[in-house]
Parts: sequence; structure tokens; C-alpha cells
Amino acid sequence: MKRAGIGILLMILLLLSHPACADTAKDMAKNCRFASNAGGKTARLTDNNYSGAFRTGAKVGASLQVTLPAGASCQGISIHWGEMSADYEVQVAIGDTWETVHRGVVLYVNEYIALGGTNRFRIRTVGDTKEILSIMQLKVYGQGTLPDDVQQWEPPPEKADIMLVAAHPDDEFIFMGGTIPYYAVERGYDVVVVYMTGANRLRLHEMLAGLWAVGYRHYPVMLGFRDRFCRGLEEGLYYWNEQAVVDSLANLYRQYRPSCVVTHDLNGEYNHGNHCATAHGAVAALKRAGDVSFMSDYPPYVPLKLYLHLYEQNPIYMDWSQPLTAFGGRSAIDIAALGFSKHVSQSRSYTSFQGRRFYFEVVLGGPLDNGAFGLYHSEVGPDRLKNDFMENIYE
Ligand SMILES: [Ca+2]
Ligand SMILES: [Zn+2]
Repeated sequence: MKRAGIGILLMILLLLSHPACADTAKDMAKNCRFASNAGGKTARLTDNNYSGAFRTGAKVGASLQVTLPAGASCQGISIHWGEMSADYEVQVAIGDTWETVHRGVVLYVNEYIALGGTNRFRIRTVGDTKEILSIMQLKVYGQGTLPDDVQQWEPPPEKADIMLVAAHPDDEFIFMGGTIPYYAVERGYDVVVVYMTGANRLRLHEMLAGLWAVGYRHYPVMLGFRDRFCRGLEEGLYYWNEQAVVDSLANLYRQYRPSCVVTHDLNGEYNHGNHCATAHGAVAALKRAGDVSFMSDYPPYVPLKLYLHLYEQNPIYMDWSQPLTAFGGRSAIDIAALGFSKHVSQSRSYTSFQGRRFYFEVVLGGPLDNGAFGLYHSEVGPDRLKNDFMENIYE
């Protein structure tokens, strides 16, 4: 008994001294002092709200200066950008001068920048034109292990094993179920996630939080079509412009050379015109991408397979309920539901479908079963196992 007690004590001491058990870095933004040289509501930087951004007036070198509490030091910051088109730089204070640690365009809507331990820094626009600095939320991390939800995005893979084409943020989970956690994380395939719409800032930040939560690390591709509810294919293609839809998807096929494409139901899931246009565009783009007379920056390429959600010919079934090693035994559907839970503004939203109220949620089964797909196009023969988007693909 005594021995065990000492053993446990030793173990606790060992755990305490082990760097992996170091404290989680805290967000100190609320305790910082903010100073802008061009106005803007600095309270919006820390209100955990994505409907209004801190936004300066237009100024050459518009800047936000951040001073930490005395004695505190910041290892890095997360910037959740508002609408920002200007180049920017982040500088840390060294005595009376400023040293630039990062400079560039806004690549990702949510960026982490390491500052290496500083008490005072500033974020400013660069160039000799009047620009606006716009930030939705700022996180200022002290020392310790960065929390898991600090997003550090990587560019999309150069070549995709799977390209998932969703109309809107949240469709990737509601209708494509466990595709992202299962293929990108559990099986380690290169997955490119494409959204037809660009979405507003709030939806954009929710989308990134959702992708990050399921372990996806590549920044998604957004085509910027307008999110607008309309009924059916005809309206859907009219609002988005059919040729623009097909050309932009054909371009992406050529650029990322996906072995397999996974997208919406031809009937728009519940006849939503944006979903119809996405599915039909993805199908029509097969031909366009392979057409030598279609000019783009990349050579012709045709994806080997294309799956449509709910397509009744050549059906396959993805049972997302299997336990996954990468997620400690949790299933792809559980993880997809976790991703969807980050879409806070969409929770409890619903549509009417087949005379019934259909709540948007991530569950297997039901009339819009996110495990049910069909093989629309294949250059590698028919599926036999009918449970794997990557069946017959060996490259
Ligand atoms: Ca805010
Ligand atoms: Zn949608």
C-alpha cells in the first residue's frame, strides 16, 4: 500500500515536470490594452461575436497596437479577419523601434502568427494607399501549449485523392456525413474541400471552426457564388450562371486532378436550387475538364470517379458509424456531428421535405441519408464492395 502510494506520488511529480503536461496557453486579449490610430470599436476584438468587426477608418498605415499586462508575454496571436483586402504586417516592439515578424496578404480568414514572446505588438496595413484594418476577433496567447482549437491552416493538397464539392458551409457534414473525418484523417487521403458559395464572415468562421474540429488541416476552396435560396435546377443555374458553374468546377478538376469527386444529389437534396446547380455542374464539368478546346491554366483531366449523394443507380453505402482509430474509437458520424455543431448559427434550422419538417443535423438514415451515394461516373469499372469512394483506385 505504502509502496503504491509512493509510486503514485512519483508519477504525479513526473507528470508535473513533463513538458507535454505544461499548462495550456491562455487567451489574454481581454486583459490587453488596445490603441488604434484610425478609430474602430476595439471592444469588438474580444466579444466572441462574429456579426460586427473592429474596423478602422481608411488610412495609410492603419494600425492596432496591443499592450499586454505588465510582466505578461505573448507567444502568438490568432487573427480572425473581417473584410480585409490590404496587405498587412505584424510588428513587435523592441525598445523604441518596431520589428516586423510577419508581412503579406490575408491568406486565410483565420491566421495564427507566432510572436516569440513579446509584451507589445501592432498589426497594421502596409502600402502607400489608404486602407481599412478589419478584425473580427483577436486572441493573444500567453506561454504554454496552444489550445487545440487554434487554427493553423495549410494550403490545399496539390493533387486530390478526393474532391468534396459542397454548395454551402455545413453541407459537407449534413449531406456528405463522415467523408472528411473518415477519408482525410482516418485513412490519410488528400481531400480537397470545395464550397460553391463564399458565405458571410460569420458562416465562414463557423465553417473553418467545423473543419478544424474534425481534424481537417487544408484551407478549403471557395468559389464565391451567391448563397441564395431558389427552387430547382433551372433557377439554380440561372442565378449562378450555368457556364460559370461548369467552367469553375472544370478548372478545379484540372488543377487538383481528383481521383474521385463526391457531391450533392441531382435533385438538390430537397430541391434547393444551389444544391441542384452544384450537382449538375459537377457532372457537366467532367466533360468540360477533359475537353481540349476548353482553355485553362491546366492541362485536360477527367476524374476517375464521381459519386452523387442519393443517386439510385450503382448505389453504395457508407456506414459512417464504424469506430475509428484516429478518433479513439469514435465514429465518423460522431465526428461529423461535432464539426456541424460549430455551425452555431445553423443549429435547429430546418426545411420542409416530403411534407415533413427536416431538421438539419448529422445522422445516418432517414430520407436524406448521408451514407447513401451512387456511382455516376467511373473510368475504373463498377464497384463491387460498394462501401468505399476509393474502391478500384490505386494511384
Ligand atoms: Ca467580434
Ligand atoms: Zn446547402
